[in-house]
Amino acid sequence: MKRSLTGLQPTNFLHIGNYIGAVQPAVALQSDTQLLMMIVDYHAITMPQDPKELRKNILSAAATYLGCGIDPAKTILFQQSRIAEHMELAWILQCVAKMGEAERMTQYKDKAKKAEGAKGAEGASVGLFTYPILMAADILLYDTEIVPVGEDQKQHVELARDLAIRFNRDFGETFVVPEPKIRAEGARIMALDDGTKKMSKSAPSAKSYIALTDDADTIRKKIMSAVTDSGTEIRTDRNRPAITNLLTIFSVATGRSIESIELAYVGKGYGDFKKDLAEAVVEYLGPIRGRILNFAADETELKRILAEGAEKAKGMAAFKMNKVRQRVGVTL
Ligand code: AQP
Repeated sequence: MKRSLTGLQPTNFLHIGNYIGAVQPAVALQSDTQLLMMIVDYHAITMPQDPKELRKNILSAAATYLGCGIDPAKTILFQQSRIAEHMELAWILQCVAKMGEAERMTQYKDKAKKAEGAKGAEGASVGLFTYPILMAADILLYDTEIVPVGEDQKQHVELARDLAIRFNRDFGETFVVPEPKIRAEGARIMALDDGTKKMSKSAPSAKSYIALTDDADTIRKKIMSAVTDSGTEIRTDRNRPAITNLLTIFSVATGRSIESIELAYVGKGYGDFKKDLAEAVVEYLGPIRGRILNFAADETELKRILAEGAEKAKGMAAFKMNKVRQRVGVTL
């Protein structure tokens, strides 16, 4: 069986963009690949986190994965920080990666702008800069072939590929070279309050995203207040990112093609469109929300599932690290 792996940061409640871009594709991979699903808590601390909130968010991420359909009988569901080999391999890969490569990562540039009182890169943590290399370690440690991610993470998976190829060339065949798996539609869901920015869990305004735990009324309110572009037509257009984004969400939530939705709203206004979109999203997320809340109510069970996942992941990671240490020349 091929191996696939994905991870999400427990930085807040997961949103519909995370679900469409990363979780749903991962759930679909469970039947024909060995999926590893991580809660990447050590990625989360690259930006300041309140420890109490982080702990809550880790458990809520576990409940969310399960509510979205991750099945612990098939999938190894675990917390990244439980497996010290991720950090060990990240160090070795930091010594393989080049400064220029790390500096080209666009997510680092974007997030550094938001760091520490907008001091830019000066105020960003060093961890934010090396984050993509830790992500490469997460992937390469498990001989991952497929990495289902949203569009924003494509560059990081490409870095993991480059590091695997370079390590294999310099130290001998060790790592599988992974492939990103990015869905054709919905790989980049944009913020509801700004069609030019991607939807983000850590956005300052909760109006910009639909959390998977939002109730029906909150979803309706957020969609009704979503920005739309100038003009009145309901159709996709590169220059009208907000309405294009709403059409994409409508299409993914209902399984209808964008063209058929555009056709259905010819001559109708944004109000009708948004009302129907809100109902479609409520229907799409409602059952997931119910399951998330059920799983979230049993902390003991969540911890048990995570501990079981960590034990399985640990065995795989330890095996790989033994080989890596030998290749690098530190095993005597
Ligand atoms: N807007 C999005 N549309 C589609 N996919 C998305 N992903 C994130 N945002 C969108 C995908 O979700 C996975 C989890 O990403 P992450 O938690 O590691 O961090 P991120 O990419 O930085 O996501 P957020 O939501 O923007 O979190 P914060 O605000 O904490 O930085 C990835 O596969 C990502 O592609």
